[in-house]
Amino acid sequence: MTNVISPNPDNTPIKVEDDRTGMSEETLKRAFADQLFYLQGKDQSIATLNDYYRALAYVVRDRLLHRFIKTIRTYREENVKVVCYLSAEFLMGRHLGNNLVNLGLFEKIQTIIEESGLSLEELLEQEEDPGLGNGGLGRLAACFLDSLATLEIPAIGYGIRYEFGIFHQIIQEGWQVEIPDNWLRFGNPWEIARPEDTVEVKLGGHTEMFHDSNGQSRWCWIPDRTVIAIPHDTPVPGYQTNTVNPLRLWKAEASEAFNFDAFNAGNYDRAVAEKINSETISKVLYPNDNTPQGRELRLAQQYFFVSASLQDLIRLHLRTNRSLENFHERVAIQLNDTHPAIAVAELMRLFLDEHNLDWDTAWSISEKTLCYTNHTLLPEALERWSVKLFKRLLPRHLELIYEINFRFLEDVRTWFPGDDELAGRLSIIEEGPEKQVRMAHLACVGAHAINGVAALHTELLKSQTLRDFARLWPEKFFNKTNGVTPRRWMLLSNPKLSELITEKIGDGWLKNLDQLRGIENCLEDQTFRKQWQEIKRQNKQDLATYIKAKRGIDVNPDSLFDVQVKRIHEYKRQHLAALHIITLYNRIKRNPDTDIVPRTFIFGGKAAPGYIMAKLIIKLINAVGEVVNKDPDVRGRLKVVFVPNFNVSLGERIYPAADLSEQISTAGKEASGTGNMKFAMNGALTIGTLDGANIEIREEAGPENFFLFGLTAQEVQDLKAKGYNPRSYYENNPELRAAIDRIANGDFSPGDRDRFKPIVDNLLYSDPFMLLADYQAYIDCQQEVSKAYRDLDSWTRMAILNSARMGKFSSDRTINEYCKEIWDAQPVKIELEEYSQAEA
Ligand code: T68
Repeated sequence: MTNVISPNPDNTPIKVEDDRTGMSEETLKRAFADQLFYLQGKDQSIATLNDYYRALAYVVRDRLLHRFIKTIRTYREENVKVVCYLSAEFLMGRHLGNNLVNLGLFEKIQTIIEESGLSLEELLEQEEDPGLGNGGLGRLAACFLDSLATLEIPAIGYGIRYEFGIFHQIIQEGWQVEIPDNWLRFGNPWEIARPEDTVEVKLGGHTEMFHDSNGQSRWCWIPDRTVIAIPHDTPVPGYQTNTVNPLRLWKAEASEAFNFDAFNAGNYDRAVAEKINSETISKVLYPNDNTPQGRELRLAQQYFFVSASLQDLIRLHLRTNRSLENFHERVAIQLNDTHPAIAVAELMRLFLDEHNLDWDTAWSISEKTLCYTNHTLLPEALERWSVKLFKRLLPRHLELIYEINFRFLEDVRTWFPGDDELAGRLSIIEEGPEKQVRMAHLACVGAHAINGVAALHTELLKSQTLRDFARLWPEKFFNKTNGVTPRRWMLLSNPKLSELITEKIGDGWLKNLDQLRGIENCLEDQTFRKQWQEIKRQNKQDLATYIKAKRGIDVNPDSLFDVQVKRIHEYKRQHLAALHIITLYNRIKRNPDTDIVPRTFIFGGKAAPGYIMAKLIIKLINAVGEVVNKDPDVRGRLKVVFVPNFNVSLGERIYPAADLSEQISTAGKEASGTGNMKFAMNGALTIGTLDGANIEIREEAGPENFFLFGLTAQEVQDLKAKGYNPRSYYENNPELRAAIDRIANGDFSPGDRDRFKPIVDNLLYSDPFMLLADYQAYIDCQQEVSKAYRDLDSWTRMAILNSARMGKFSSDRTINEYCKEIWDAQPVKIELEEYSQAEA
């Protein structure tokens, strides 16, 4: 075909910067205008902000795609080992800003956009924040994908493409109200549907015995329902690398749009109902964190994405390998908590029933492939499914689980003869009035590596929650302290601080966060400290502007910003912070001239819709704010703000603006925490208990740069064993009593004195999370915080040291450890040939 644009009679390759790959300013400008015109069907005279956002998103997506395609091709051609991260949740946050950062295009695009009279910030705000997760666990998965691509590790994330993500939270009269999150309404420029890679997932039915061609009797599964899983891929680029890994999310559809038999028989509604039923599977994310809901649909979701992903992996493997015998040498599968733990049974089913491996071979490959991360010690958070439900939904898997359990317990009995209690404790099946499948036990038996997410958490797993397994297989247990990506959580969200740091130590820290230590050399530089302080002050001012716009509350950017943002949960003790506020308020009421450091208390976080106590805690915080913010005696020295709808993008505004990070969970309850890391990196000081990763943050920052209070995990247990009596704390501590009484007397609930009675009674008569035992230590420690804040220069020194010493908490470090110690995965370079129009 003749090339009419550029006649080329010699057929020599010509290099023209392609509009879809070129990175020069000229090309980017042209591409932007082109996308606006041809994709959005608009020109500048009628384009909306959203049109501009979409045009820009496609410009960026084009630049990801050829890297993406080359990445996948390289993996296949080199037959590399791939890490597969199976997670029911990926809390990715907005893509555009992050992709610009990782492609190194942020500044260039900013200039182009501003030259067109637009603001990049405004365009970035147009993107829906994809909320396909609840909190820490889902966000960890997203940080891991960023680090995997940055470290050039072949990897794929597998999950569910929920049509509705985590609900949108609004606050009405102080109460949380949930609004459905219809995030796909206007389409999603970041995903690419791959209908050609569709797989079928079966459900229900029964099993039957049959004789195979060798005369052997085998069980087979006769399912009664088929759902189609359609993959949607989102490219995940590394920072300053050519690697772009896939995040593959599955959408559920009916196997045929209509059941034609029913349709032809005039049963139109049944035909449609079946379609709706199948699509329900990927309809909505369950909004519970740390409390599983034993609903059939949830198990169906788990099985749906696990089965689709494993089938996909086996298909990909067999494209480049002759058999499944080396599957574990090409694939490492990480189970993000027990949500995908059904993989243990499904991989066995696929190996045995679909690929005809024998049991021992199948088991050995499966075990070498699978790894399991635990994220919680709360016993009520460990997933259990009733055997009855399992049998109805996954009868073949239940049989396999019984077989796995039988073989496992036989081993246990040979290793520990006569110890029936041990066998009962270890069993995958929990006996009792209703038999249950313990998913954590299934994961422990089926995986070759089990890890906790912070040092203390792993120790407690080994000594308590999974003690018997740790005795059996000490070599299976690992600690992998969590981390977060500095690209999103510093460079993108705190550009001013990042620029200052880069000015001092160069930009190597973004790929090797240990280099942050270099800024310690600037500690004695007064100008540097002033610049640091000024940036914090600007970030606080920006947040203050946002708060004014959203909640109509004036906050003083020179006050201490005291921040607690995370899911609302009793173990995280947002109500302990509320008791502190009420205590300060009482002091002011007793003596309006009391000398007090001005503070703004900022809260954010969602409560699971069915978690009544958590919702009441939100109401309490807002009610305290109503009283405190308006009381003239307070003279604006205390402000309480609940910022609605805390999510990834709100986190990006809040972490950089915090002075004080509240990490006050009951010791032994928070597995790790990751918000604690984001705060500290951005120069907030932590007030915290010896829980989760706080311990390691304090170790790194130095105890003199951390506000520690409260019982240790051991002390919590000892006190509980001895008999904990919260009332005695109330009776013996006048300030505590005054604070609780103010709630109980209805001071924060005019017209409904008993509104907060459930909180008061819970604290006085049971207090499972020991707020009252830690109250005085917390108040005293907060006093130290206030004292320290009076000397802003010395506070700034501590802030700088915190930031400088957070290198350990880069998710790059975490991922490197997984690669070396658990996955045996190596980086693979992606070489990018220059694209030219002639080749294309
Ligand atoms: C969190 N867990 C831990 N769970 O609470 C936190 N659970 O300490 C840790 O830092 C983080 O995981 C990462 O390791 C969760 O976020 C959930 O969100 C969840 C969701 C569904 C069901 C159970």
